[in-house]
Amino acid sequence: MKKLSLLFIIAAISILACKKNTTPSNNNNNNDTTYHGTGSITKGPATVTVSSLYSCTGGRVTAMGTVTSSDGKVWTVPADNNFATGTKLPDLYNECNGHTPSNMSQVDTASVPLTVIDADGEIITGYLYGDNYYELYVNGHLVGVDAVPFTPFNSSFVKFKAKRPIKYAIKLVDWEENLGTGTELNGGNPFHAGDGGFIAKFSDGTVTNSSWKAQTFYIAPLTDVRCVTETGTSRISSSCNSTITSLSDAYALHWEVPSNWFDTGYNFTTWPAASIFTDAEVGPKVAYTNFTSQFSGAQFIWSSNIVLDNLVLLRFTGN
Ligand SMILES: [Ca+2]
Ligand SMILES: [Ca+2]
Ligand SMILES: [Ca+2]
Repeated sequence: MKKLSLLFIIAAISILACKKNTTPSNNNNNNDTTYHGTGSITKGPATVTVSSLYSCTGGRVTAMGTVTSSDGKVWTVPADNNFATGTKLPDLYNECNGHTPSNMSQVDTASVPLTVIDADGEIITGYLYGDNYYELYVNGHLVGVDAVPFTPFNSSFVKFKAKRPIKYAIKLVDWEENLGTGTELNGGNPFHAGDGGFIAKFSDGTVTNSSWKAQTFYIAPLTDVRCVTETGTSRISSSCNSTITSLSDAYALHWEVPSNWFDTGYNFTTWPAASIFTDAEVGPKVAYTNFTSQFSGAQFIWSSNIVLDNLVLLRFTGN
């Protein structure tokens, strides 16, 4: 009798465990073909609105476009940005205009202009490198934009006057060739998903690391948008398949960027923590590797998916 009860209990536990294991890890059950997430869905390529935002010998065509989601919203891809009108961040390394120092001793930092954010602040300097595009806001003001939106890979040296604690807000874009689909020609694959990565170090003691917050607003390419799950504010695409065989079959998810996301008072505390990536994962080019000691202590960051998340906003408050 005792043995039978024990067997019964074991059987019951096994059935419960099985049930738990078959619960889908996404927001849909196995027979549900509907997307239940908070993103807006687009399918296929965007309409080109800017055929050449910037050009440089050897660089990729840098275009922009718009695409309409199934809920009727119009999205700018790869992202809304201030490249056309924003002050270009000073070059640390930029082969498009011949700034190609092999190390820091060849960089004239004294001639770099000072951007005054707070007249009664202190002078802060910083180094930035990103794949592919970044915009830097400090204490609610746009300091400047990446001088090269797509390729070749460049880096910036910035000098600004601002009051502590410095409130950093950085827009990151993994630019794309096939607008609206998050893809580019890479390694012979015309629909390669591409990847991102960003690193920065500032003289107020701030370095990029997992203490930063990172939220994604554009995920592509997707073969099935239901692979993206949401936990709290996290938009997780780690179980998604990025292999597409035609642009018309490429799906994307979009979320609206809050208009005040870079303001000093914007509450970003509920955003997910930034994810850390190794140099080997990011594969930084000479615009970074010539200056590794200037970036020492900083880590490459992005949202949780460095391949599929193409528009990522960062926030961090320094000391
Ligand atoms: Ca760039
Ligand atoms: Ca990408
Ligand atoms: Ca990229």
